Amino acid sequence: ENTTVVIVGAGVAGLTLGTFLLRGGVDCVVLERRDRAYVERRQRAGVVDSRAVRMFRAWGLVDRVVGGVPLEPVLHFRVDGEPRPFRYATDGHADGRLCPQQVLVRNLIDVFVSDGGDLRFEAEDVELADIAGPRPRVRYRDGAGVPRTIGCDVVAGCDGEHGVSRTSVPAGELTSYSRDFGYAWLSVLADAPASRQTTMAIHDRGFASQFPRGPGASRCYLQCPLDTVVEEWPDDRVWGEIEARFGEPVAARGPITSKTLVPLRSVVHEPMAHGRLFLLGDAAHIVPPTGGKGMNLALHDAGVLATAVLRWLTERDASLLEAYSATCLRRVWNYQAYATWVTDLVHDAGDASYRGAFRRRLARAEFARLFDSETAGRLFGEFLTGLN
Ligand code: RFL
Repeated sequence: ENTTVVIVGAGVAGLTLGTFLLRGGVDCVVLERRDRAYVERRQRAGVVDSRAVRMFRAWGLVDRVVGGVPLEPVLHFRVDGEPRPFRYATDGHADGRLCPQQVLVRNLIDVFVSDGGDLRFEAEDVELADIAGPRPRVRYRDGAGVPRTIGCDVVAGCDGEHGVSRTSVPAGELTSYSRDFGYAWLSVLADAPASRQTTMAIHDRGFASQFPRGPGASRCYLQCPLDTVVEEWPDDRVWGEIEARFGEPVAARGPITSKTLVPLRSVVHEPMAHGRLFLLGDAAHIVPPTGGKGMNLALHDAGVLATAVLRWLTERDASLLEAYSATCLRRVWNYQAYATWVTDLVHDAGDASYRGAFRRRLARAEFARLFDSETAGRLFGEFLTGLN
């Protein structure tokens, strides 16, 4: 069996790339390890930034793909329990959407499949071969356990942090850069509405936040030590701690349906390509969730690769494909810097046990600067919209 592009992984990166390639008339096959119901239910990010919305618009897909509601250009900070809302400049580009990741994924699957895309769920034991040469092969076992092989020109590794694509690159060809922040977030999903689009607490007890995930549900994060365990956090303690850090009651306490620990860290693997294999999204980079940019960087990679593949196939011009890694890494590192800054800002400015009083005072000064300097506020707005 042959195709032009094999896409490994049907997350936001893989599905967006597949949908764009299909629009451009490029044959592709998407291989996903999980079943459709699992992929469509996986809850993670909540914001599609302005840049990504405009990208979908440019591909003629915004109405079919991006759901949710418009994002208000304001972050509702609470500092030591007092409201400090930060309204940011969007320079007329307030296109961001409060769109849960699973809504985006569901819409992308619908569009890809109804436009005739080849999406194969429950593809097991995916293996990449000959990625350094002109004709890679991808082997897997289909849903019935039958071994299959697909020959292709390009492999897109969109299989997330723990996928097979990156680990198929020979040892020594990639360099990994990483940083651990030294604390975790307890991440909970609750059947309880949020009182506003964002609430982010900067507090001596540590960072806390709450964001809506659809009409009746919300995601909350609580900064906690790396060695905490979920069993130490019964529902009452979670809600009590959120309210203590917010300095106000939540809109409603509801059943908590999921609790996980997310250690905050940054990772970049360079380069984001090896031969005919290209790495996208979490397969290539992880940002701490504070900046809300993980999904948006994955979407950016997909747009860059789709454009590069189309240019190569239609004009026999490989220059964009050769520049893929460098183009994406420029943005990835800019957003790693942003995510590090905003993570330090909201954690060091609160939790007194972390990094000491000097860093804490610096963070308070940086926070005040957002309100006092139009220039500083504007830069923050550029990152929030993704338009720099
Ligand atoms: P995904 O979405 O993980 O998709 C990878 C897909 O590959 C499949 N797969 C395989 N398929 C075939 N063979 C294999 N061997 C395979 N191994 C894996 C998987 O089943 C899956 O379907 O990666 P992608 O597309 O790169 O997208 C990245 C984003 O999902 C990720 O960056 C964000 O979710 C990060 N993130 C957030 N990003 C934001 O922009 N804003 C947020 O508010 C935000 N909150 C979050 C987050 C991530 C979180 N987690 C995962 C810790 C909150 C949380 C809790």
